[in-house]
Amino acid sequence: MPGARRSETAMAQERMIDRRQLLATAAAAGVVLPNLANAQTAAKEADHTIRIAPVSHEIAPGKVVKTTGYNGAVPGPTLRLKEGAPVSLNVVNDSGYPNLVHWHGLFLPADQDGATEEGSRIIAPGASLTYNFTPNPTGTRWYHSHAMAMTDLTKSTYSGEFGFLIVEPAAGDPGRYDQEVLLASHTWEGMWVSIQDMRKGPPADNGLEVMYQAATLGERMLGHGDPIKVRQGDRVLFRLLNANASMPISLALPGHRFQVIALDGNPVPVPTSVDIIKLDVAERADVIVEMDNPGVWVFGSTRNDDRNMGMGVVVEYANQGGEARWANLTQNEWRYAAFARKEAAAPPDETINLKFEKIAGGHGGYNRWTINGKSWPDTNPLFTVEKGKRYRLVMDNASGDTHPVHMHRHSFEVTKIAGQSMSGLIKDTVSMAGRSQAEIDFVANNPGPTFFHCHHQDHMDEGFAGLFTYR
Ligand SMILES: [Cu+2]
Repeated sequence: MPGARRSETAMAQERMIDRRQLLATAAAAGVVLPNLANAQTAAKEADHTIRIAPVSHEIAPGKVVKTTGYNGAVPGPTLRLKEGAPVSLNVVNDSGYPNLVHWHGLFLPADQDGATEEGSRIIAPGASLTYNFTPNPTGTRWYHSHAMAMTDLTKSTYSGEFGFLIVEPAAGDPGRYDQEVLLASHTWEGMWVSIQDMRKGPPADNGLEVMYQAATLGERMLGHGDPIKVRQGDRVLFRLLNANASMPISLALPGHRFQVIALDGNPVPVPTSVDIIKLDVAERADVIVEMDNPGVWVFGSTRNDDRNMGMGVVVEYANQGGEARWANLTQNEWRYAAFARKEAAAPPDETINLKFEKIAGGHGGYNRWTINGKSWPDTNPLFTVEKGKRYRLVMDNASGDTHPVHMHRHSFEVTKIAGQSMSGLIKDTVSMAGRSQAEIDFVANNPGPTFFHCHHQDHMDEGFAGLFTYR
């Protein structure tokens, strides 16, 4: 990777605690700290150690978010794992609450996936656990807490507990780009508000929602981090992740276009250029940007409110200076179909209908969510599958809310959105607009209990989840 700028990867790797570092620290200190013996034992076996612990994350000068994170940084260290090469990751839970780590988008055994619902172990406060698995498939994945947060906006995906996990091809990455930049979005300082108090004339179907007061794209708020330095003519690969607990994002880099080459880490069948990227919670996009418009630019949210609360980062060309420029773009609709083949997918072996509904909490109350009329854990079993068969989930979002619907341990093909058939688009999270229908197909090829849920933290915690099993 050419360029003088140190990559985020290099910096992230420096932050990682590995075995050598632990031993060196112990030797340098000349003492054995009470918990170091344990850490050494675990580190001897593990390729990586992730310590979940409180962190004071300064997102702007003097603006410190007290949260929990991985290895003292937000985002946590970027894990670069090799496709097909077994890896062990020791997770030390000093977060102060029962916790575990989910490896999002990987095809893992149920007990290593990091969801208690599938039988993965919870890690008690002060305890540690080593995950062992073989990374697959290649692409932009991520890792995050899969604890319940319920009404506590300091826990799980509301916190700084997230990081990129890149599965690199066994054959090596062809990497036809000059620079790689990883950007995860997160929102901070959430508080519960009654929508009825925010708007005049109470909408009947709402309860409490989380509103945020600060946001980041990368490590710091817009204008308070290091700019991304580029040179004219560079091809930059941005790996973008929406690591928010509950908020979709919409991003633009005025004066430039994004060539979308992968969604949720999987190469798209029809790479297409767009002005605006929309990512629901947990979604990723790999995009190539040709740096052909010298200046200093804001790469940020297309929503003024989100950009004003910090969601953005400055892109600075070499030998350019001055204020970063923003320009409002007219929105071209973000459609999954733009990246998929137009032909309909082959018919499935079986079809399963799932209807998502809201039980409104009303003023001051928390909403509840149902799948086919039931809330977790009464949703179980959601359905059962037979290994090798291809299933189609016909999903009806009968609520006015948007839902990022996520399937663990498998990926799926998006085969119909809002009445339009398509094929070839492989994802692990699909965003369903309010009052819309979507169909996704998957092959039951990874036996074991499999968690299926909305990735909106509050929706999941309040019932929008189910488990399917292999018969
Ligand atoms: Cu949802």
